[in-house]
Amino acid sequence: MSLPKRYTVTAALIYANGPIHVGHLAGCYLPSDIYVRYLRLKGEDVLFVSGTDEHGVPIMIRGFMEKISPQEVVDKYYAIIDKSFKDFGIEFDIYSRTSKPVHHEFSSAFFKTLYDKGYFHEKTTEQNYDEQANMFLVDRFIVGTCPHCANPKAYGDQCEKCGSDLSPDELINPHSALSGTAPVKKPTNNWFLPLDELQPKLEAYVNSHPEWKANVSGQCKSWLAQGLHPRAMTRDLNWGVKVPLPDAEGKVLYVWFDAPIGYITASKEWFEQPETRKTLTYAGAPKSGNWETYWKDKDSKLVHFIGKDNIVFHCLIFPAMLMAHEGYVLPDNVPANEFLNLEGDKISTSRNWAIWLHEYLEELPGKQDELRYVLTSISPEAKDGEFLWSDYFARVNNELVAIFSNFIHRIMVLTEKNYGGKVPHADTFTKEDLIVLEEAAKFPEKIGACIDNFRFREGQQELMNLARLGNKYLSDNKPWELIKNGVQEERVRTVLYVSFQLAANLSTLCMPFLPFASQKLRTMLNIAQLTWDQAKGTSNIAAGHQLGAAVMLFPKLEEKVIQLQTEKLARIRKENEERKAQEEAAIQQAKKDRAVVAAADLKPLAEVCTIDDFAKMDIRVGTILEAEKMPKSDKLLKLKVDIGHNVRTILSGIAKHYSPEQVIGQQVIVLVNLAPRKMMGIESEGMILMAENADGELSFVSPVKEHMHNGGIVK
Ligand code: B3M
Ligand code: ZN
Repeated sequence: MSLPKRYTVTAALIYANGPIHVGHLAGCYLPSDIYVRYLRLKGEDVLFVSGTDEHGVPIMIRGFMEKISPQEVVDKYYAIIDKSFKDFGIEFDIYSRTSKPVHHEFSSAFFKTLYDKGYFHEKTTEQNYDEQANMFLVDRFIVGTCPHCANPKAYGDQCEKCGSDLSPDELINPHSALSGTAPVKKPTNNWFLPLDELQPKLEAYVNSHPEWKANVSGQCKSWLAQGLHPRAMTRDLNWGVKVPLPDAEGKVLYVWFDAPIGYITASKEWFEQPETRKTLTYAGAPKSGNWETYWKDKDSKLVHFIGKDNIVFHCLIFPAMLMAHEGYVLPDNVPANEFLNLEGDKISTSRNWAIWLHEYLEELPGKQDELRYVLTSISPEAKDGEFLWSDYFARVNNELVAIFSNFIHRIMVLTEKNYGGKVPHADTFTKEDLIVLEEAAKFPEKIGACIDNFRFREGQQELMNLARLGNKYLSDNKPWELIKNGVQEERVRTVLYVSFQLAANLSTLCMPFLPFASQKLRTMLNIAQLTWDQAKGTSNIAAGHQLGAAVMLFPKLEEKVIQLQTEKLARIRKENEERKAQEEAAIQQAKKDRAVVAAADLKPLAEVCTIDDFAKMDIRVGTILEAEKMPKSDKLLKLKVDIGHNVRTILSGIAKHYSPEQVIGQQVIVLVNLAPRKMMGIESEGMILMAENADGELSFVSPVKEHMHNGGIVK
């Protein structure tokens, strides 16, 4: 791409099913806000859109849990989320919602275009149906007992107790969470996007972006290597954008079909419904053209900020949709972040293990920039990051307070006291002064290069290096001592003058990262926002300029504030542990109960077979030599088994019961003359015999005497 004429920047449309926490902020909102602020300071034409994703199962589940309608769920959380962004200075041009009629219309027309072009394949599949509630059930709405850990409250997609991925068919005693009745299978039609057919174009597209972050292109390439499959773009649900086709009663668009189109709808709204626009607190270049200019002109650069769990949707599925539709630019970059952990554990909404933005502000009012600063310092750009309150405390006090704030405070106070709050005029610049000014002039470019390449952590470090340069310059020259001693007063004036030039530049260069401090500093300095390129200047504040009143840019944090936070987390951790122990006890009891039931519950014996039937089976002793997990399967292990005559490749459905390390070296009993069967592209040449109990637990059947030789007959 030649130099872009404009930027279309998006930040993920978060599900409106809960408030937002530090993980969300660090994941994509803070980086995108920094990026956009920087671009605007550079004078670039930017459209920055986001909003809430208000469809999909997560919204329905939340409504189900809170006993309110999906509409009530999204109304409640849209307001909370929108406010949190505003409070933390995340300044979108528009913060829209996918439940708006304009989005329903637009995404449904998009679907219709693909349909009319003949892109979709219609396919019938069997889905679980609740006959009492008269609706199809998503896996999450089916509950039952986990076959692995006996948790009686496992969901049809996952057991939250033991973490196993499940399918509803694996649950013991599955029943609908809505009516309590057992689900039945019912055929239904849906429309599939043939991602497999689009694979060559998608491959070429991904390969044309070698500049993408390693974590992003890595994930894309792994999906492509495994081969893309057709994916259903409609669902049997009653919450979402209605499928605009006859005979599609009770069906809505797949949430991942309509959600990314939400970026386009939001852009369209900004242009066509000016009342939806947010008022920015800072100046930016005017926008050009109309919404189509930002989405269809080849000189528009489309950048999606997201978290790592959304990579496939933004790098493969959405581009596939855009390619199929034609006329749109494709995402130019998708700088996805990894995840942020909190005090050693994964952030979890259900366990309340998070720092919620609205709670943070109640407990640490006015400290938005402190949080922004720390989150950018630990931004999970290449690997998962870790938020620790002790680290927050150290970074705020040792960096923001001791370096940045201290530098500003010293020059403000000295000038207030000795020069009536007016910037003193410089005398002769020494070589050292000139070097400092020259060094300082390099920072807009240094910081900019980092931001251009989505290295926000490093960019912020560079910003602090400019503050460090100022602080060191002061410490080397000690103007407060010179003035006390009454000698070299002209030196004091020059040092202050030079320092104020750095301060002026800092006030703009810090704006993308620390917008509140930037405003505070500009009020103190009594200057307007500079442009990014002006912020290298050596005379941005003139001698004689009247400064505002000196206040602390960043007040020192008291230890007890942090102590309160760590105590709060310790309380939550304790509550979680207690709950876990109670659940564990209940599960143990349930296991015991099941064991008793199991005896009475034995499967009936099979019908009689003859010795000839049995003799057909060639069963041998073998030893597992190698074992590995099958990619994309949570059930299968791929084994190499020595059966004496040769070494066989056998796919065995034991991955949930044994790890590869556990089975290597294990002697097993193998049915060796079973007709070979291809699974997931690999031919399985035999079957390992296993014993199963009533809970579905599997165990190897193996010779009791050790060292039976491989190939020994079992009879
Ligand atoms: N709503 C997932 C999430 O909230 C999804 C993102 C959509 S972006 C178009 O993490
Ligand atoms: Zn489980």
